[in-house]
Amino acid sequence: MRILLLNPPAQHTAREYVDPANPDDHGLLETGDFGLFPPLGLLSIIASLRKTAPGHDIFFLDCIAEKVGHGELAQRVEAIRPDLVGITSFTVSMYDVCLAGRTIRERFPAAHLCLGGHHPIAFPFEAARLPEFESIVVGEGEEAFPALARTLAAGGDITAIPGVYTAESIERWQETPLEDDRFLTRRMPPPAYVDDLDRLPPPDRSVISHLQYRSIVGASNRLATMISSRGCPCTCTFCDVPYKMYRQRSISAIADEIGECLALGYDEVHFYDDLFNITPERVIAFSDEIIRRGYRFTWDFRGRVNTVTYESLVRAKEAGCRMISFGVETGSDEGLRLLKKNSNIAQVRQVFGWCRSLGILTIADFMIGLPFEKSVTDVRRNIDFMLSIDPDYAQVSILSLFPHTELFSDAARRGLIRPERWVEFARAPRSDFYLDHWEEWLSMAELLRLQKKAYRRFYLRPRYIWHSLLATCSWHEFGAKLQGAMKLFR
Ligand code: B12
Ligand code: SF4
Repeated sequence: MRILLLNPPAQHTAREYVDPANPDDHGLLETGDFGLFPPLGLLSIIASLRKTAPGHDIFFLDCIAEKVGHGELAQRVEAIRPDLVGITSFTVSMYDVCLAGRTIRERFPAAHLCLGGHHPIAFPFEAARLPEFESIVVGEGEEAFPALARTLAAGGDITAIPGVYTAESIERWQETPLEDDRFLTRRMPPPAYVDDLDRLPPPDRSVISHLQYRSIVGASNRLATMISSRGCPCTCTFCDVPYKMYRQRSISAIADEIGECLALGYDEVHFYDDLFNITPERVIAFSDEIIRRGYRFTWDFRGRVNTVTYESLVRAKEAGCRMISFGVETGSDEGLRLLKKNSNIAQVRQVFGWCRSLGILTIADFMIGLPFEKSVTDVRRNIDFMLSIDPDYAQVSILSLFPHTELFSDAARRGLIRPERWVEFARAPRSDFYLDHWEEWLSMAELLRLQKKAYRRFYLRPRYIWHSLLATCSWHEFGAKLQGAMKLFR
């Protein structure tokens, strides 16, 4: 079979918000805003396909990295002539995903189209019934998709494969009627999970060797992304982690993959784990292994402050850790308690201080528009705290309410949002869909004004500009900072 793994174009991603004060500004969620990142899930599936379903011709197309729009997609697919197409998805990208599905269907009516990724995990029932696809995979694709390819090639029953569903086969998983699940708590048929992540081959990076991915906070243009664990056991009220079942890869398997990346010429690794530093001991064990193997590269990860120890930072720094992105979220103990972050502001201060003293760069992720920020003064206090911990970069997001999160349900219960809107969108994706926010106390227009003000307060401090320029190590980094500054001014 000829199998295409597709990251579809991103031309109609959902809007971040609708600002009534400025209808032309709708904050389209642009993937390129943070950089350009390889679709790791697809690369991992390709590696597993080669290993467990050999004998097929495999094609990969990342429309975002290759700047392929819907028009050009038709020509590219015509050259490939696929029998089986696996398409990845985010919920916010579903309009593009369906458009791509229709484009392929028109040219190749007999091709089997399978939808995977984050959307079928979030909305399995609605996804399975979309007319554009023959099947969906709910969960992880490394075992399910090769099994789908093998079964289709042999003419077998695809609905017997764990995690694979069709519009008919998903019915027996008795969806809770919407009336009984107005707040979109998790409804899910049994997903495909890989119990032992070490069994998986590393993502196939050979298919992206002609593409250049980048991060606006990266240090080099040879950047690899990697996952050392999947899932997160924490229960922050705003977050919908796709896998609650937390699984780790062994330290030696991660180090082996890093070795491969270094051999391919990568010199920087971004860990995409939801929670890399689950324990300080694991960070130390990883760092020691990197030092023992003598690998020289820089790396960064996304983590929490409450599992950081000074010793784990010292070892991480010795092993090349350049930067850590901490989800701080807000600047008061009461706020952190309400978000169920299981951390406190004393820990935040201490960890940012440690990182500064060790020369590890920090990104502080904050949110505004939180349910307990009832006034402009509350938001200002939050931002005051952000400035006081003096991170190297700050990200101030306006809280978006995603289905299957506690805050989404709270907002729905209080009548602040209409959850049915998401179900309607999942049933028939539209290009004018926009995200929900907590606008009980502050309007979107006001939150946008406060967000801009927060960025200006942070990035336009003369001391900050001067220090950033002094600390800029490469032209790449300088360019990235300049790009960030331009966005800010716009
Ligand atoms: C890296 C990342 C990004 C990168 C994207 C990089 C990329 N090219 O993938 C950037 C920074 C751009 C990004 C942006 C956003 N992101 Co993001 N992101 C992630 C993150 C942290 C890691 C993704 C990853 O690489 N995982 C590792 C790989 C191995 O796993 P995977 O992607 O899940 O793939 C597996 C399965 O999904 C499945 N699969 C995937 N594709 C396919 C295809 C087929 C055919 C099959 C069979 C299976 C399959 O099999 C794969 C292997 O097991 C996840 C959280 C997470 N831990 O997954 C959030 C996550 C995917 N993001 C999320 C969100 C909400 C966003 C934003 C909307 C945030 C915002 N408000 O701006 C934007 C939207 C971007 C856009 N315009 O479309 C949500 C998605 C929820 C949803 N229902 O769609 C997640 C799950 C975070 C969360 N907890 O809420 N993100
Ligand atoms: S915000 Fe981070 S720590 Fe909290 S549940 Fe989500 S992934 Fe886990």
